[in-house]
Amino acid sequence: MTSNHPKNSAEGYAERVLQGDRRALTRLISWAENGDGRFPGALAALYPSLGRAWRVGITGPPGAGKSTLVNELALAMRREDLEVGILAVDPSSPFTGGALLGDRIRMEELTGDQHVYIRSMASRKSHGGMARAGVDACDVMDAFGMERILIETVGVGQAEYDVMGACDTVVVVMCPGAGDGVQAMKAGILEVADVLVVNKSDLAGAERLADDLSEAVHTRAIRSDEWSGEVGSSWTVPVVLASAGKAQGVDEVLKAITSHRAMLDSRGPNGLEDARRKKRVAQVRRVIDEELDARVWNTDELGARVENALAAGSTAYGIASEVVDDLLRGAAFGMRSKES
Ligand SMILES: Nc1nc2c(ncn2[C@@H]2O[C@H](COP(=O)(O)OP(=O)(O)OP(=O)(O)O)[C@@H](O)[C@H]2O)c(=O)[nH]1
Ligand SMILES: [Mg+2]
Repeated sequence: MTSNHPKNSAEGYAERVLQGDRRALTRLISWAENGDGRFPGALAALYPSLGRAWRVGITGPPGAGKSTLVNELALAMRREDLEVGILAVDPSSPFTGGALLGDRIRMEELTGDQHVYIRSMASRKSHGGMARAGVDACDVMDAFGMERILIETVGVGQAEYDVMGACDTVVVVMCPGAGDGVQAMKAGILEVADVLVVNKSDLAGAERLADDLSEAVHTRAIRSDEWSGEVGSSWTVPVVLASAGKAQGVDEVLKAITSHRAMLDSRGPNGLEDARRKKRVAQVRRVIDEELDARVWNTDELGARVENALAAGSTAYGIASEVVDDLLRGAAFGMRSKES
């Protein structure tokens, strides 16, 4: 296939991604990660090819066994001959030391597989950029042809929750011991779960935790039915016992993910498409926030105005609302439009 675009242009890289060039895939994800100005052009060229991948978020407290489960899920998906992308967002375990994907031997089984692409992404210096970059990375993998994308985050901060919010199915992994389910519920982790996995079922306390979670899920399902007025229509989050470390219960986790997908598909245009549109809106909002932030503060003029207003005795709220009003009226504060 001959290209109409220079090889190293944004469009050229996009074309190569669509042709299955893994180096181009890696490059574009780096652009997304670094907020490179060439990324939007590349993504625009990829946009028509998005939507095939099923995005599965895996989150939960540190050490619950997320990476081990991601590992096993990826192997199970490979047995179904699916192309699998893996994104570890801000992994607490470094690449070196072999702990990124749990067990080293199993990890090597994946890294040697041409149908698996593994990428880890560090949180960026600029706040809030991680969720945007994580979704961008998934978009690139989707366009590349990944049929399943597994995204691991440690379920703690807003950015991690935002990444999960962009997934089609969210799996929350917990395990017996430190913190347990009560803590998880307090942390609001249940709210993002489509599937709950109690991992380390080989350890004491796993079944009790699963029972507790089932009970909590049941209570919540009834409540949301009452609120929405659609009794019986909501998804009841399944609680699955597994031992990823012993490769047990992984098929059940996969089945729960598949059921969740089938449920969304069965809702027709109001299901998957609707859900994805809402997620896309959230991504646009993140991009707007990031761009506003960069463009508003990329000048000394506004900073000087704030300092002067403070010196004159204005409050933070007063200054902020004046500045926002002025911005919305079109004041530029020395900012330049992106094109100039
Ligand atoms: N007993 C038992 N241990 C497990 C199981 N699954 C994983 N582990 C162990 O739990 C530890 C943490 O596993 P990881 O997969 O790295 O957990 P993680 O949630 O990805 O951890 P972070 O990314 O660091 O938050 C490792 O020592 C695993 O070997 C299991 O089913 N049973
Ligand atoms: Mg991990």
